Amino acid sequence: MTYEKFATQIRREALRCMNSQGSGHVGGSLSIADVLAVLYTSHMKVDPQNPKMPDRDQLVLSKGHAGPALYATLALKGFFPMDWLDTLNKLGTKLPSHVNLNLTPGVDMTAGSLGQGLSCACGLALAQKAQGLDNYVYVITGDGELQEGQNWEGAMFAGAKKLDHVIVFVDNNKMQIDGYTNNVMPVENIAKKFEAFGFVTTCINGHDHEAINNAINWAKQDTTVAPHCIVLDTIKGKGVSFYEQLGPSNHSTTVTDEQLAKALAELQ
Ligand SMILES: Cc1ncc(C[n+]2csc(CCOP(=O)(O)OP(=O)(O)O)c2C)c(N)n1
Ligand SMILES: [Mg+2]
Repeated sequence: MTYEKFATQIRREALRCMNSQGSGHVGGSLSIADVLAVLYTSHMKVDPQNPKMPDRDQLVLSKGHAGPALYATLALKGFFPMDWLDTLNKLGTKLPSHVNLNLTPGVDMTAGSLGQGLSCACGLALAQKAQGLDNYVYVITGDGELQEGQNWEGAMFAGAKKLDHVIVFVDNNKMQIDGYTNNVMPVENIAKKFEAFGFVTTCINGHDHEAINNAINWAKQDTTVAPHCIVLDTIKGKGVSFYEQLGPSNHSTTVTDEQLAKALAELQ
């Protein structure tokens, strides 16, 4: 399947998933569909039949509220049946709105309390190194999430320990829960901030599949012994015109049957 097709499928299934509860974190789920499509097509060394495979690559979805996008991806890859997507947040579900490693096959870290994912990834990467494994730990964090101080403690640690198998993506959609990130508290110069902590960085269009693929290949092949950070310039709500137009109000919003039908008509 092409990246384009897979990303569209992820958006469609993520919206269906949120429609099952009538609402969800639409904007931040749609903005990461492209990086998930590239990661799970070309990079993640995982086995849907053996989700806890010890030498797998791991993904920490630090912006854990975007669970529906990851669930759609994992279901499409065969980690669990597609009909689980109809159970978002329902009593007894294996798909809570915020990701939980104890409930969902293929979810490597629990998240939802923002700011913790990079620190968790440092621990995972350190443990893998100690076992002589050379797999990768990917992190997806939000731009608003970077307002949490713990990120920078994690970044300092990753830089100091030269965790060269940590690759951080920043989903820089310029919005958070309360509005535009710059109006709440600017986090600008994201790449320079990570560089100051010892990361090697690049900034790309977060919806350009080839650019994402090239950036990941570059991060893996770069001989600098350091963690890498790929800042993704993204659009919150990407792919569905009326959600994009909502702006920051698309953070957590309704997905009614009518909205779903309109969105699916656009996502072909
Ligand atoms: C520690 C913590 N504080 C506050 C929240 C509430 N919250 C949920 S999402 C969000 C905004 C996150 O913005 P961003 O990281 O940019 O996410 P995205 O735009 O990708 O949805 C906030 C403040 C939280 N989940 N955790
Ligand atoms: Mg954001």
